[in-house]
Amino acid sequence: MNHIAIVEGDITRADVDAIVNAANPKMLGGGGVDGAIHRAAGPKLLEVCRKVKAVNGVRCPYGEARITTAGELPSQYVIHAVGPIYRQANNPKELLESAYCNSLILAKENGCRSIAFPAISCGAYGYPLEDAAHIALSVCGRLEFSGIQVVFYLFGQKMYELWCHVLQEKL
Ligand code: AR6
Repeated sequence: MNHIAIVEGDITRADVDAIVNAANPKMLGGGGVDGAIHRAAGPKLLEVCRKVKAVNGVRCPYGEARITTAGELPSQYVIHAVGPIYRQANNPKELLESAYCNSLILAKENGCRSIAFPAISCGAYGYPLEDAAHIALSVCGRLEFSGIQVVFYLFGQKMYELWCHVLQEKL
């Protein structure tokens, strides 16, 4: 697990190859970390998101991920991952696992050596925080992803401490 780091702070500042956005299925921006990423990236990010193939307005179903260029962000790519809405999904755990897993697969396929994640589904989508930390750190800790440097950007001291605690438990 020594390829995983945890920091407290704003993910738009991350110096990595790919920044992961906690997006919604339409992939045209929103609140929370999605809003912050679109503000920092500027209108070019929305432009490339619009070009992603949509089926009935859905560009990225729950549990999946899509990759685009990153507008004005320092990273090369934004990976838009859509976690589950905790109270609406039948299988929130599987969907959260696959949102992380699909993001890491896309990063690998595109030659990324480093990736920054926010706490997907832990804001508006209401995932219980400790469960979400276990899932995120388990998926990123899989041997198949040990070649990618993973940095979690958490908002607030409480979230930061919780994720550090869960990571310690896994070591
Ligand atoms: N850097 C790092 N983490 C952040 C930042 C930031 N700049 N801003 C917020 N967070 P959320 P979700 C934290 O709600 O639950 C959007 O409207 C935040 O404190 O952004 O997956 C989308 O468009 C929380 O811990 O994402 C979707 O509609 C975590 O990021 C919906 O919200 C995720 O909170 C997705 O909901």
